[in-house]
Amino acid sequence: MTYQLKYLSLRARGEPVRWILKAIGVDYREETIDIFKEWPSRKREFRFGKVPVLEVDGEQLHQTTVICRFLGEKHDLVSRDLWTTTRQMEVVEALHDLTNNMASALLGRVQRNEEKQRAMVGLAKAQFPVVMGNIEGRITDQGWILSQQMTWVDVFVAAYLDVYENYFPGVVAKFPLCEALRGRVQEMPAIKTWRQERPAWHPFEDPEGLVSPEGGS
Ligand SMILES: N[C@@H](CCC(=O)N[C@@H](CS)C(=O)NCC(=O)O)C(=O)O
Repeated sequence: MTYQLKYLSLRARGEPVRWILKAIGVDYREETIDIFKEWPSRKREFRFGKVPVLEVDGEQLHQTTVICRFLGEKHDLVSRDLWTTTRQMEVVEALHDLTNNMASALLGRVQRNEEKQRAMVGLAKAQFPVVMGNIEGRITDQGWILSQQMTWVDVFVAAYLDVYENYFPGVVAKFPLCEALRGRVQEMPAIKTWRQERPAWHPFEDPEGLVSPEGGS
């Protein structure tokens, strides 16, 4: 099977897919598309007009969580118990929901709409610890989410925590099991190398200068 990831020049929804591809150790290519300069003219190439897209043997697969779950299932980085995977998906979707608020906040910054930016950061900031508490409560004594072994869900969560701790500094550290899980995933050689080599934040998503819901930045 050949894999090509197509995503914007952002971390955002790209990071969980990249981290899972690296954790399973398959060869893949990635094409990044600049959100400002290239995306408007390229949007029509994608069946749903959205990315990330994983091309699997040349066929487009959309939706971040669908892509991640497919990779986990295909490459045996998954629980084989239906109820376990279902409860894992609950936290995956809850964490992923925050990306919608953050995307609106970042768009608000580009539009110089401070009210929108503040409101959306506020929603994500209020919900983030709620989601974290639920993940923390599902980490087993082996350190993985509802599992004795690492699954793609752990990698997905770790990738988002790596992004979100920059938007909400100090929150991840309040959940020690989540913090430890993130640390273990981050230390996997391929992911460690990627974190050292990946591009700096694109200005669109740079946490620096994002307003705080309480006022100021
Ligand atoms: N539910 C989809 C949402 C995809 C999505 O909204 N992607 C954004 C980038 S993170 C996008 O393609 N934006 C460009 C546009 O809507 O034109 C997923 O999780 O993959």
